[in-house]
Amino acid sequence: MCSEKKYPEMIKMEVPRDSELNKTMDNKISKKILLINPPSPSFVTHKDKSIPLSLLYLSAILKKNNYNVKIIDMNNEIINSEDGDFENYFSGRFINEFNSFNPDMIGVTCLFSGRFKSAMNVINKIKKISPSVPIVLGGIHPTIFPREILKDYNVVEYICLGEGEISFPKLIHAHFNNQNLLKDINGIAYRQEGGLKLIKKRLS
Ligand code: B12
Repeated sequence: MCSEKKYPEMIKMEVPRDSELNKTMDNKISKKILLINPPSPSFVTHKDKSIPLSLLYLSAILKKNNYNVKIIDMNNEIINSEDGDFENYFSGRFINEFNSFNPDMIGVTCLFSGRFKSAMNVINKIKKISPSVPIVLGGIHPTIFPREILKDYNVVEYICLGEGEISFPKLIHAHFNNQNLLKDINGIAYRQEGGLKLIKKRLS
């Protein structure tokens, strides 16, 4: 168990602010960020439900930065990503929750490669109901294949490379306030106007 006494630096962790970002960060308007854990495919056992740690960590740091956050953990909600249960869930409960939260940006996690197809299925469906909402994809698989994903899936606007606690709040801020700041954020990949596209890597 992590105690404040034992790990004071973790409990008090703040997002370090770059001087350029710092100028505008305090003026931000609170945005609504929906975080999604996509369902596992049927070849993965569903008996061992697991907590989406990535989204919990990201949620904590986003809330600390005054963002309004909602997590939808599809993996623990439904049976699997390929059958009618998913279709029913998506067109019913998911759409209701989505519409009532009305997110400004969506973060999707992809813990392992076997969940990538399912993540893209969810993202494609979301883009059909809300084409302009920006999608950020993170996790092990997108960290390994950022170029390929940005090239092949234009429904994904941003990829988080490695850990997202520092880069994600900066990315959100830059996206909504000043996209020139994107190039100064380590650990993200996105498309630049007019061409290809990887941007910066920070894998620590
Ligand atoms: C713990 C763990 C598990 C746990 C569950 C973890 C959980 N709570 O969800 C258990 C034991 C259940 C598990 C099972 C499996 N695992 Co596992 N697991 C891990 C391990 C050791 C750590 C993952 C973790 O929780 N990290 C902590 C969280 C906080 O980090 P994170 O998820 O990476 O998220 C951070 C960043 O990636 C990023 N990020 C992630 N998502 C997003 C989204 C956005 C929007 C943004 C901005 C950023 C972002 O920010 C987060 C915070 O810094 C990793 C190895 C590793 N060192 O990463 C393997 C690993 C992820 N597992 C792996 C595999 C293959 C599996 C299984 C498929 C194994 C199997 N055959 O059954 C299953 C599938 C689970 C399922 N049922 O869906 C592989 C994936 C490789 C791949 N390319 O596919 C890994 C990398 C191990 C390996 N080296 O092979 N696993």
